[in-house]
Amino acid sequence: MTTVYLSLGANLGNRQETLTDAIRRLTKVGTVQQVSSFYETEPVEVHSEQPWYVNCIVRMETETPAEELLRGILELERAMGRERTQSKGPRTVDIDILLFGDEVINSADLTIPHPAMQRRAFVLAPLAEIAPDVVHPILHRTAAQLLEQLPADGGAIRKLAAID
Ligand code: PH2
Ligand code: MG
Ligand code: MG
Repeated sequence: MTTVYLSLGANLGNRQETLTDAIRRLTKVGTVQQVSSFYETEPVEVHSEQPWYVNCIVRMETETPAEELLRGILELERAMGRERTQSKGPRTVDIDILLFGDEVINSADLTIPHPAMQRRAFVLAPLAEIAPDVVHPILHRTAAQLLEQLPADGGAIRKLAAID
């Protein structure tokens, strides 16, 4: 059994409803254990003007190997209407594997830990909220430490009130 951290994001349509739907669908690929608050976040590293995102982090347990988990996630994104027209373009839903246990993976279609996670406030704030002590297996820093060290250009974020 492996503990996995996923980053979910949406910046088209009803963003919160989309993330809630994605979290429900994720129960098909693993056991969802914890979900962070939702954050409204400034787009970072993008090449065009685009709407702010809603982002959150999910902790999941799974027996599925990483490559197979990735295939399940891509299929879920497609089923939810994600269209890939431009790299880092606006999207209905994006689900990225941040950490897969303490594995380091560099294959043709999968890089784990996610190579940009340490630069992104929209990842580190919700990750540190639910897993402050989880350790980055290459940088050997906890999520809380990475958040503290985050450069000032990590992007503006604001926590959204809980919805029920
Ligand atoms: N995803 C990206 C690029 N930039 N910015 C924010 N705020 N949230 C995202 O989910 C995001 C982004 C590429 O996947
Ligand atoms: Mg992404
Ligand atoms: Mg992605």
